[in-house]
Amino acid sequence: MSRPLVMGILNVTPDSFSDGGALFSASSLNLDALCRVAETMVVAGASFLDIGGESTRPGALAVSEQEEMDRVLGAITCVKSRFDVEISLDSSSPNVMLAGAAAGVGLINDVRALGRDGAVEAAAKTGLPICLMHMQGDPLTMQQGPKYVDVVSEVTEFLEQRAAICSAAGIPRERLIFDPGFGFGKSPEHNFSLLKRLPEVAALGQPVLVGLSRKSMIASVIDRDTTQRMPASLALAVLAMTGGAHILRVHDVVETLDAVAMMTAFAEASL
Ligand code: 9MG
Repeated sequence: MSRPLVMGILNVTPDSFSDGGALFSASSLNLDALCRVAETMVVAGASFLDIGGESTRPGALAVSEQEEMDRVLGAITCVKSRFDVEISLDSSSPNVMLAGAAAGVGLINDVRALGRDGAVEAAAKTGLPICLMHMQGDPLTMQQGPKYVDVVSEVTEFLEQRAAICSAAGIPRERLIFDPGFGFGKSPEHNFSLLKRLPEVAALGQPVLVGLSRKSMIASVIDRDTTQRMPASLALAVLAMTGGAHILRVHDVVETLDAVAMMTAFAEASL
């Protein structure tokens, strides 16, 4: 994967942090709106669409498994019936993972790195690639004074520990993607340090996924609300590519793919 792949974000939650409720009307999922956004991403060249039904923004409350299941299965079925694109399922719930796999998703993206009871076993059963993400704490409290001695070594050690647990459960390393979890129990300094030292995460040898799009580390530098963070998100995407990221999880697929094209042309130019 020398050219980074782009993963478009499709939050099917009424309360996500940056596009909160954009795909909801009268508190139910608007499948036409979902398909319009999905189509723009697919036509632009997104390699995956990441569908999630539980908000993981700081302070988010958990939803019931049934609620999450209803949200994501409707969206997966709808997107799969209309577009030829790989679907990534953003979920930490074992039963949602199993149902998503039966509905045809190609990747599981778990911000809790299969930490919920039964998640490792469920993920093993699906036979799918899994993205393991690092998070300190849980979404409700994770931004209340996160602390590390050395954020990068703590993140890399955690990812290796989770990979060992996966391996013991029959999930081979070849199926694992690592994600340092920007914004998940990290201060702006922790996030910038992780970005600067991303090559150390890439050196673990797994494909690296990063989610920097519209994150609050941007607002720690420039005063922009979430809808105004696209240019800064592109700058962070370029820095992540330079640091060895393989998959960019983003809201702005068209613009990110333009940045990827420029980086690729630069990398391939002769001296
Ligand atoms: C669901 N979700 C929100 N932010 C994310 C990030 O940075 N990485 C991954 N893997 N998933 C995320």
